[in-house]
Amino acid sequence: MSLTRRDFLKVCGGTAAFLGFSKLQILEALAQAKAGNPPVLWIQGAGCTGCSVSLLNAVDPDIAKILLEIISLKFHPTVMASAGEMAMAKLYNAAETYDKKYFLVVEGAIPVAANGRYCIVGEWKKKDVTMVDLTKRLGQQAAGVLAVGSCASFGGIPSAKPNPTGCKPVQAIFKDAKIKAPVVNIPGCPPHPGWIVGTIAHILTKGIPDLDRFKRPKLFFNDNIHDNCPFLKYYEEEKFAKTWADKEACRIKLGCKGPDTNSNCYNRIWNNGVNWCVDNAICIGCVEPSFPDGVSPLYEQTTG
Ligand code: FSX
Ligand code: SF4
Ligand code: SF4
Repeated sequence: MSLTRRDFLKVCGGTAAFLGFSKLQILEALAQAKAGNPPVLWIQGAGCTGCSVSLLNAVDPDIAKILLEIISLKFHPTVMASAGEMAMAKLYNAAETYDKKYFLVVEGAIPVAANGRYCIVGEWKKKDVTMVDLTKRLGQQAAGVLAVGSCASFGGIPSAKPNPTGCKPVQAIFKDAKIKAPVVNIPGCPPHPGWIVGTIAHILTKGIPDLDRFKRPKLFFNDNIHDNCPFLKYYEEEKFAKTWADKEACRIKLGCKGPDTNSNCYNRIWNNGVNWCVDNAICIGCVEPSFPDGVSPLYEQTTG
């Protein structure tokens, strides 16, 4: 295993204590992964692929180490080379081989209108495979399910009104189909790569992390953005930005949803530690179940 602890912390964008991990536990995660990487099947429904891009693009130093050494990615519709029935055969074989042992990652919401035909994700024995059928089939055999992104977690943008395709989140599909596999939601549109990798590392070392009432890991979604925002002093002084160029002012009158949003973006920081939404724009509340209908209009004051 060549991923150092320093690399891992860069990936996670924080300190070990901040993540709730000791050095020993991180090394333990890596050692466990080396001994037998947990197989991961990643499927995608109605979304923009931003969740995959966030994970693949923003991780430094080496996403290949995460995907090939920490987890064993058996299927991913965006990055894998195989296609068509060959790809579907690999997917179904992996599910049988690792029955009740693999983790299923679901990215994107799941359209159920018109018998799911708005989202055909493959073909098997000359028949279309819908996202809703694939989610149910693979969900039943999974050891656990990570709903990655706000679309998979809560419905997100694809389920915004009037939702003509009948998009639903993973939890709703499982409830309807009485599927019992545990679900962890990692929302964000897209989610921070550190939230995804940090959750996987926690599952490897200590099992499923403590979750809040929306099934989000408390490690990353426990703190209110507004209460911890570096711009809070301006809010308290009632210095409010009127334009994007007003840098020394609170952004609430431009539409910032920080008071209604819980995540650690304010100190995790995005883009490998370069900046975060509120530095240059606003928080649009992308990790909350109410996103996007409940936080619209995005660029008008709706809170505070
Ligand atoms: Fe959703 Fe993923 Fe937003 Fe996009 O596909 S969480 S639309 S960033 O990327 O599901
Ligand atoms: Fe920061 Fe937004 Fe709260 Fe203002 S409203 S202090 S910009 S989180
Ligand atoms: Fe989402 Fe707000 Fe975090 Fe930006 S700051 S990623 S909008 S929760």
